[in-house]
Amino acid sequence: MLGIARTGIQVTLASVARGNGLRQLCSGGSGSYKNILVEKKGDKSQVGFVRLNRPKALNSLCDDLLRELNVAFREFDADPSVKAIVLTGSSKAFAAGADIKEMQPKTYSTVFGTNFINDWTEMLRIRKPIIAAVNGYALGGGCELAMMCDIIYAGDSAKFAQPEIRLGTIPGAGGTQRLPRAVGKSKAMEMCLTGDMITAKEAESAGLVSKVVPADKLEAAALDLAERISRMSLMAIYAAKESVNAAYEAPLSQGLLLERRLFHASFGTRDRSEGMSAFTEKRAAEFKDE
Ligand code: CO8
Repeated sequence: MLGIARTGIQVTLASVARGNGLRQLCSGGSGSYKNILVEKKGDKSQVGFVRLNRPKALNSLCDDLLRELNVAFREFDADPSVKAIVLTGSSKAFAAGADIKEMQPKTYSTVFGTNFINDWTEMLRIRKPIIAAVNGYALGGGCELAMMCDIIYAGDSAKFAQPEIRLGTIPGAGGTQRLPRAVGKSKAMEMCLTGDMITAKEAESAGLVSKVVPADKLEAAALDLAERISRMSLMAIYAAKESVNAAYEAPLSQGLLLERRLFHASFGTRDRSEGMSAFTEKRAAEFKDE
């Protein structure tokens, strides 16, 4: 295992070639990722593409996988050529939850003492948009992981659930908080109290998912979305993500003020000037992320 997530060892993207060739990144020279596959995709290689890759355990989220995921996200966030990230799994499972076998022997003092799963919040500091492309199961921590992303696209066979109650516990990575904000209290309560799965279509009509596509078209659809976002100015992408996220954290008055100030600040960017000039001159804007 990498064992580098919080050791401060520099991780390099040098091993990622331009183009669509799949690479398993070497991290800190200590070896490849074991639980994820990472590459750059899209015409201009502007999309960071991460695939959860623990097929034998249906992509259940063990500690090592989460450490690797945090490293990969941080690398893409720091890479100026990448402007959006897609996170996906396999056709059978986006992620079937936290690794139950790894959790089973833990005690209260272990999980409290080590602040178990606190590492999950690291991905909330990623400034570039993360699109979850969900095929198959997104259960427990898998559903929570998808909800920590910025946009969720689902294949038509995807299934979402918070089944922790069937294990005698409750969601621990945001399920009881983000799910009600996405689907409303009644449906979230029903899901958390029964562990029942909902289909992709139900998830879309409840507001958890923004688009459902045929399962075999999911990755292309998520990639297309990421590429369309990547054509925008990175300055505006950062501002839009930060402002929309404030809607979940701040009172309306503060969220509106942040939005106004970020809007004002965009007038200090070269790309805002270019975008409006391009409109008036009836040509395509050429953003430089400045
Ligand atoms: N953890 C560990 N192993 C798993 C998990 C899991 N969550 N899910 C599946 N696997 C393993 C199975 O044990 C099996 O392994 P093996 O072949 O060695 O027996 C393999 O994956 C294939 O699974 P199944 O044979 O069960 O496949 P099926 O197609 O029959 O069933 C299901 C698929 C319905 C997805 C079923 O595997 C299942 O119910 N899985 C558990 C789902 C679940 O309860 N998830 C919630 C886990 S708790 C949680 O996420 C808490 C989050 C708290 C914060 C996050 C902390 C990191």
